[in-house]
Amino acid sequence: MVQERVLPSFSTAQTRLTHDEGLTVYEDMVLGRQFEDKCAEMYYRGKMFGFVHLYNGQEAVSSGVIKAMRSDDYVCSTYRDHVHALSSGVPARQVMAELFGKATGCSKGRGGSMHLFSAEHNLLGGYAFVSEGIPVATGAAFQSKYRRDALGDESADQVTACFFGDGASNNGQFFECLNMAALWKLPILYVVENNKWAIGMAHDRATSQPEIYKKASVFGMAGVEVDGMDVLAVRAAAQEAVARARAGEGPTLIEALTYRFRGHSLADPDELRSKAEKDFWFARDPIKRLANYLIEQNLATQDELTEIDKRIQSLIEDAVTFALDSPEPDPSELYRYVFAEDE
Ligand SMILES: Cc1ncc(C[n+]2csc(CCOP(=O)(O)OP(=O)(O)O)c2C)c(N)n1
Ligand SMILES: [Mg+2]
Repeated sequence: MVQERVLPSFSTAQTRLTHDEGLTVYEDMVLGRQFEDKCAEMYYRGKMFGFVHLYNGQEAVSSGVIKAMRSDDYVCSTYRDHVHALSSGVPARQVMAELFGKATGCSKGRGGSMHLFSAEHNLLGGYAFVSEGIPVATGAAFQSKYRRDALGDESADQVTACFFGDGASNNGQFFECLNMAALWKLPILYVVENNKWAIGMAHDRATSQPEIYKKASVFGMAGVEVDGMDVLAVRAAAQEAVARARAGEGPTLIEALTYRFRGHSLADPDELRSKAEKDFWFARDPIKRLANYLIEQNLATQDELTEIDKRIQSLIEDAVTFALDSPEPDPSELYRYVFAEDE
């Protein structure tokens, strides 16, 4: 018998989606899923190296939050960063090329899977150290606030979304940053993707208070728990948190209850999690659930969804071809990009 902490029902959330919004969110989730499946294939074919952490199963969190933000808002990720980058608008070509270590990658082939970065898309980076992005994101939120309040720059109303895992929420940087963010009312969303596991450490064995969103209350911060397999519920929570942040009313801690459908990384045989647990979560596949919802609500037809699936498939094939055909970084440029260059 699997004891799962899930919210009572698949919320068809309070937010009504338009046809276009529904398809945008659906397309983003399908892009994330298909991109990751292609990564697994390319990794096992020896096209990419090092650790590769896939996001399958968690798509509702990335799409629900990032698609509720503006394109000039900031996003900060972890080593599980491919889909956050895609939702932020980094082209699939650039992400795939980065994973292949090519010069055309979004980090110029210097970063690889865990260090995706794009100044153009305000993607503050993927970070290999657990919790490493939390202070970076907090700093980004501080600069928006400082430019607006101290320097009088009215255009500095950007919000930052900081994604990290349940494991990261036991790290000191989480507590230090939540304290500062609440104290200074920073425009930030701390989004914990609680997928129940930190590699092979079960969340409930690693923390004294498994309900992470409750940790916000001691800082006087808003904390919400949301079904992370329900993109509409995530989107509704994100919209509220973004509005709060943009209005100068401070940060929100969003705990999204989710699950990764694959092992921790592609090097993980994934033998610790029980079949019953996996089956329980596979049945809540966020993409199938959104597809059913869109059709039931007459927001989309099956043909429209199939057309999107096919379009994304060719987009990913194109990304692979682009990555394969791209040049390696030139060895003479080994030290380039260590320091920022003038544009
Ligand atoms: C500071 C630090 N300690 C340990 C590790 C090794 N490590 C890599 S991923 C990971 C688990 C993190 O789990 P979680 O934050 O829940 O994120 P998830 O992988 O589930 O997305 C650990 C311990 C690390 N990368 N950085
Ligand atoms: Mg985790």
